[in-house]
Amino acid sequence: MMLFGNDPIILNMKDAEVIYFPEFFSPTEADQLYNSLLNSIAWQQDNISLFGKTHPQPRLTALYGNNEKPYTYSGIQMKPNTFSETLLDIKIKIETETHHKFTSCLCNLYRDGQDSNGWHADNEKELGTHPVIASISFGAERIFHLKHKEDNSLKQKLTLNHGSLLLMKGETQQHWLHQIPKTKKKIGKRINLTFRTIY
Ligand SMILES: O=C(O)CCC(=O)C(=O)O
Ligand SMILES: [Mn+2]
Repeated sequence: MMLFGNDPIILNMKDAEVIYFPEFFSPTEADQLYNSLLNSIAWQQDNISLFGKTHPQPRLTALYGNNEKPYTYSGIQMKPNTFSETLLDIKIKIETETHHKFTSCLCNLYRDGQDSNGWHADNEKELGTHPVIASISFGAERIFHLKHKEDNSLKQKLTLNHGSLLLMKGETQQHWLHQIPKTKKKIGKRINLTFRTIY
């Protein structure tokens, strides 16, 4: 599915609330934010532990927050940096749109098509029972997959374009997994910002 324009699209999904805003930022705003975030975010390479093995995470990450609370997933504990002006401006724009207050932003940098994010749900305890996740994309377009945890006939696929916002809320994290698969296409970098509330 490839979608453009300003109107939000409510995905028709069982046990989930997913809304996609294809042009949350104008193309000019998105270009500026991509360049500024690429250079200013404190990108780091972490190792993850999966099934007793340690290997480099297939992307760079950084955590920003307005509280001291760390975020733990896949055996990594991340400590928050203080929000920059740019990230705070984005946070306020999202809060105005979603009527939800966020404390934290987990940033991902996919350096090329070989960087990825495996199947998971954002269901860590510190996110509470019905996490609201606001996910912003800048740079190269990537495919986003969702699959239902219990009913494997239920799947969704969408292209996350430059300047878009994907909002996941309600029971989405309880019932669905999501991923950014690798691609063999020659593509550039992609920045993803996932705003969350860490309690
Ligand atoms: O890069 C994306 O669009 C997804 C990122 C994600 O799912 C996460 O950081 O939890
Ligand atoms: Mn996620």
